[in-house]
Order: sequence, then C-alpha cells, then structure tokens
Amino acid sequence: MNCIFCGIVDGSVPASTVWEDEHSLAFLDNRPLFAGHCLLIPRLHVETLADLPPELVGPLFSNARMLSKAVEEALGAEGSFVGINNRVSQSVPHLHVHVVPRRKKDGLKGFFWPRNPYKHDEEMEEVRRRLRDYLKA
Ligand code: DGP
Repeated sequence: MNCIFCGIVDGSVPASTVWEDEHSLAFLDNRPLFAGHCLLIPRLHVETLADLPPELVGPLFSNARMLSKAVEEALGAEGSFVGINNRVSQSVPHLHVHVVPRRKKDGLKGFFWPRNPYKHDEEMEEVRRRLRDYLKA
C-alpha cells in the first residue's frame, strides 16, 4: 500500500510535525487554508472515521480537542474549524482531522457550503425517520 500519510507516520515522508503520541500525530498541512492548519491522523491506516476502531476514537478526539485549543492560544486565533472529509472531497485516503485556526472575516465565511433547505416539513420528517430507524437497529 502506498499511502503518503503512512509515509509520514513511518518517517519516510518528511512533515512538519507538531504533536505525536502512541496513537496519532499532527503535522502542518502543506496546502494550508491559513498558517497553522494542522492535520491530525491516527497511526493506524484507516480510510474514514467510520473505519476507526472504537477504542481509538477517544484518543484521537482528545488530541483534536487539544489541537483546537493550541491553534487558538498559540497562534492568537479567535476560533477554529475542526472537520473531516469521508471519501467525498477526501484527497488522501487515510483518515485526517483538519484543525484550522479561524479569525473573524478570514474569508471562510459560509465555508463554501451550499445550503439546501428541506422543501417541506414532511421531507424533513422522512429524513429524520430514516436516520432514527437506522440508529435504533
Ligand atoms: P482533504 O482534502 O480533506 O483530503 O485534505 C487533504 C489535505 O492533505 C490537503 O489539505 C493537503 C494535505 N496534504 C496532502 N499531501 C500532503 C503531504 O504530503 N504533506 C502534508 N503536510 N500535507 C499533505
């Protein structure tokens, strides 16, 4: 398997690492939205959040929490964006959490998300029902 982020984990691909522990590491994104944009990855190669073994969710997200505080406090940001692309818009198929420092009026207003309102209440209720039924099963 030829995974660029596994290469960062094993040291064969250079990266500007800012944090590492037993389960994960974080490094500066090489195409940052803003200076300080970090990627947090599990050492284990999994593609998406749903593939992450449950016992690694806590350790990974504790570090996401820590990094969100770090980009704000160490870099003087006013806030942060924390996000994951799962398959769609995911250019590297190794789970990575974006942790991005944010400032008011930094240009990410709306974060390029088109908004698609429900056509009517019944459509919203049908979507809710499908999700609730899946989650109950
Ligand atoms: P996404 O679009 O969610 O798949 O984000 C992937 C990010 O990974 C993108 O912002 C650029 C970054 N990236 C890709 N290859 C490398 C690399 O070799 N080194 C570093 N530091 N970042 C990378």
